[in-house]
Amino acid sequence: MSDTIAAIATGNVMSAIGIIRLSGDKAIDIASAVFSPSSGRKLSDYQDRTLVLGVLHSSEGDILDNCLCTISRAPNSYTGENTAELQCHGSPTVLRLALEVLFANGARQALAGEFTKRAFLNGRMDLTQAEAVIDLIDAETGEAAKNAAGQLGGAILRRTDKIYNDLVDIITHYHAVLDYPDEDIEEFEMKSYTDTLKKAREELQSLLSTFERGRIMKSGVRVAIVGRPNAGKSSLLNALLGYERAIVTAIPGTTRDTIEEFVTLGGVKLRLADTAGLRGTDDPIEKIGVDRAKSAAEASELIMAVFDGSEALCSEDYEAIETSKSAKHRLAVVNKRDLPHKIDMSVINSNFEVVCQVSALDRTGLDELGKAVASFFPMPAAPAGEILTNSRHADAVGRALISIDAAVFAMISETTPDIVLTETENALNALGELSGKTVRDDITARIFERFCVGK
Ligand SMILES: Nc1nc2c(ncn2[C@@H]2O[C@H](COP(=O)(O)OP(=O)(O)OP(=O)(O)O)[C@@H](O)[C@H]2O)c(=O)[nH]1
Ligand SMILES: [Mg+2]
Repeated sequence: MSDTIAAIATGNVMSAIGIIRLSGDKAIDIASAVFSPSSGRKLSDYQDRTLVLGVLHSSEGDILDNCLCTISRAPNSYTGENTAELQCHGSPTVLRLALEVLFANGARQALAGEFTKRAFLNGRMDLTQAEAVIDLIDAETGEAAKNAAGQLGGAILRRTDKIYNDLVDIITHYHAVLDYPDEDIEEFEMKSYTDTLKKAREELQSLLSTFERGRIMKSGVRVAIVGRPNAGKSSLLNALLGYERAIVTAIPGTTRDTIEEFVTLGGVKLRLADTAGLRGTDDPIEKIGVDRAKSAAEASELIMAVFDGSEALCSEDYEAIETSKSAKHRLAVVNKRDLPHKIDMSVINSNFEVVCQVSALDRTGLDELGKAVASFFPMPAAPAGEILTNSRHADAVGRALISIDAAVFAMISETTPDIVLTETENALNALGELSGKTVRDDITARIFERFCVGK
């Protein structure tokens, strides 16, 4: 028995269509009580997933909307339960009234992620698929959306399921060995088990190696824009964002504090920090700003050092060159290409492997800048969905790897079988956490709390 939950699945904004979902034992009964098909037939007479035209009415019989309704019976639905979906007109008021009438007929408000949690608990999807639902909704780049869609289709499970089953075989065998200590493990069996574990290790290592890029897909690359005052750092941030986020003036030292914004450039999600212009100053506020600029630079994986192409290089530009050396990736952005050039490009070219000429004012050269950024963060040659983006998954795969290593070592060095068994079981549990087979309830609860209501 499951109680029946209801929620608005679309946003709380005026739109053409707004959807309300219902799931639980009484979902179809409750929908039937509030929705009357125009055909005069009963809603429950319709086949699953048929769109039925009709009216939604209040308990007093007032018409709330002319809308569509569709039902799916357990277990063939998203949640695995009886479900109904009302496609109303997208007025927040209509949707609120519709929800109230559903509550009056026995449904209750769904909690955040409760539909997907039920889908997981009813075996309709594993935990990686459920998590992919949030990733898909949150995806900010095309690559992130494609990967999340692949994970929703069970890509991670397909990669790890075979390993999981192999580990189960080994564990079963070692249990037998421990129960009947007189039976030796045949040498060929031993060889086949070590081979299986070594293959599992390779497979998991290749999966884990995708996480560096996957993490970027989800959280973005930390990027600092540094340079001398007036080089056009804030103008560049604004140009990349497409709106005037930071104050821009012709007065050097305009930006004092660091300003962080997410932006997608060259298909890569960036956590971009505009910083105070680097220069020696007696102004105590600006001094703090310059210190913050240096800290932002140190914390960044990529530094964009901005130069004013219409001016000759000065000592502050050399400071920017030095500051940029702390980053793993760095590129020079020679700005103001709309003005006559005075900068000595040989200095820039000899200090930076990647140089882009742009005009933040005219917003030109930004595509080339995007291509340069993309070249620093190539996508792994893995099919969509097989890039790990979630630190929970990476952590579980990492622990499985450590345990498999220990199990292989124990096998090769012919230590007691119970060590092989324990380590293989640890690896199995870690992999089980991925799919949710062995994950703790409080962790599952936390995962679903991150969802929006209605999903
Ligand atoms: N012609 C031209 N002017 C630009 C360009 N980019 C910025 N500027 C001008 O340069 C001046 C300084 O721009 P900002 O973006 O404030 O420079 P900044 O590097 O953030 O300066 P601070 O915050 O003082 O460190 C402003 O007058 C901008 O309009 C450009 O591409 N071409
Ligand atoms: Mg600025």
